[in-house]
Amino acid sequence: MASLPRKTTGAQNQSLAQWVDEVARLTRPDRVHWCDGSESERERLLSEALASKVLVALDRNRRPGCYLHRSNPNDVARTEDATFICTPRKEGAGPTNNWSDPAQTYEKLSEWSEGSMVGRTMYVVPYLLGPAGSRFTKVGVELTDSIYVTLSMGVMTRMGSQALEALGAMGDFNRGLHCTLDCDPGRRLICHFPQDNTIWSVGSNYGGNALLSKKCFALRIASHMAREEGWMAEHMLIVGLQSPQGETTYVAAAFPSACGKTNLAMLTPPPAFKGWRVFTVGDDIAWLRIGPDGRLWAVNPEFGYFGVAPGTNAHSNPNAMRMLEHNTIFTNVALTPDGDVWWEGINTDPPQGTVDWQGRPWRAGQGDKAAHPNSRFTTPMTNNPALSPHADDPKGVPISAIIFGGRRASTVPLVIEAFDWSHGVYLGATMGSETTAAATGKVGVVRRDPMAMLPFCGYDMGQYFGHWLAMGRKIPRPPKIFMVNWFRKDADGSFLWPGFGENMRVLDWIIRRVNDSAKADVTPVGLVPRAGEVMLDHLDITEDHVRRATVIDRTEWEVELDGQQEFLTRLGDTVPAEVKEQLSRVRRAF
Ligand code: SAT
Ligand code: MN
Repeated sequence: MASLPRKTTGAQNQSLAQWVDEVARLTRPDRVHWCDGSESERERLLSEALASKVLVALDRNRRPGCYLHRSNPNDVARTEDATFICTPRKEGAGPTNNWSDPAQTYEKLSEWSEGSMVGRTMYVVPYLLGPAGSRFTKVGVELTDSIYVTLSMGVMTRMGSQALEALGAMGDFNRGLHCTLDCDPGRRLICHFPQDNTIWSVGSNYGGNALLSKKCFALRIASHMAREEGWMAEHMLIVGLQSPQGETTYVAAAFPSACGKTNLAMLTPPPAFKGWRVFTVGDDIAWLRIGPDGRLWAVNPEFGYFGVAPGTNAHSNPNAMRMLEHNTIFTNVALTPDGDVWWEGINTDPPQGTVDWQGRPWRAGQGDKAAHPNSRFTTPMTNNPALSPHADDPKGVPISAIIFGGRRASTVPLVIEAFDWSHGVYLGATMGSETTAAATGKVGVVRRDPMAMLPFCGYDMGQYFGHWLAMGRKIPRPPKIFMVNWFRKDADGSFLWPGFGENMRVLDWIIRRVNDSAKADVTPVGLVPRAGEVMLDHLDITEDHVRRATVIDRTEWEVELDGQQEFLTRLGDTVPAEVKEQLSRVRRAF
């Protein structure tokens, strides 16, 4: 194709224009569309997606502005075994990432992608990660042949002309190339080239594999940039907790999947917390930098939420239920005959005639799930009734506490406060979560997932811990670090803690610790709430439950510390001595 249609806005940046031409010469799309992010453009893309049956429109009265997308059944989740960090040397990726040689990988991807957009449109999707005009903010451009990906990027990021304006003539940007190919798992690769600020993903249209702004750029590439530039890119939600006196405390929290991260990001305080309000700044990713006042400040780089639908209901997450009433793209949920969506755990009865996530007739009680367990919603953050007024603030918000969490039936208390930053880094480095039956068939196996970053750190894990420690030495007024476990069980297998909105009670203790107004007891593993310090008003839970949920059992901890040690050994020589020393200190303290 000799000359390609192009809007002048894009051409202002020569290296962008050149790269778009280069990719178009390789992939040979029929058309190149530069996205401006306007409402009229979105309307046009939606009509096209409806016409080509990429989307199904939901009932206009029940779910105005909502659509259903059904993915290829082989393409419903991230594929970690197809995800690669392509640094010049293998050690750059560390022992926990797949690595492949950059030159060979570029060559293979070029071969696979050659002519792959013939008969299709290539969308040029410029976007910002972070609020416009913020020192946190970075520009990315994704080239994709998927209209579903283009529409989703328009929800998940600040997409369009504003990103090209921020880029200007000279600016640098993340290059993300996404080719659907034939969506064959045998030709699926998600490759990161941190040294080139480049991502190349082929063969999948699933969120984390194909919305390159998300895990690929905002975590894997950004974590690499953050280490070089002295900031942090973390897999954390950000919430503001406003007291009845109007004072807001911001916390950032990292959890592995299946621990209720989205619910915590959008928590509704229980009636006992009259006058309290909880505001969401971000639900998944935080970029953190030291502010002029010496505190750690955070922004949510994204603009939308890509959350799991099943289990979302009026009890677990009332704010999400309201947020999903309009202007949302659902993927792989069930469709009711009246044009509404349904999923397991929505807490309503599925109407007769509901079809499953693959569009097949479905009947309750026959074993198959109606919605895919990893079915998702894609919705702009502005839909969230609990959105923080600072969610788009270029300054970000000051973080007073960092919380790590996991799902543990025993051993780990409801909440622990770290003695200091270094101890907190050790807590994050050794955190783990137990597998649920749904995931593996084997219940109760602890999977270590440091800072919930194991699949998302773009470089060596041991060096990542080193970066955390280095940041701790640089932050004049660092946040306090905590670890929580909502999932501890009694001897009879019942949960000791009610969870969901009641987690506010633990957050309240955390806020009071930050303000030096709550008491704690010292244990070998950290500080735990003193008896009577977790507020239990209006709850049929006794002090004794809290005691059992926070007890430190020496026999359990011997097993735990062996597990931690084995894990750190597996990560290799780059694990800082300081982290290992924290573990030895806990051993000695018992
Ligand atoms: O698409 S995401 O990577 O954000 C969600 C997930 O699969 O973890
Ligand atoms: Mn996530």
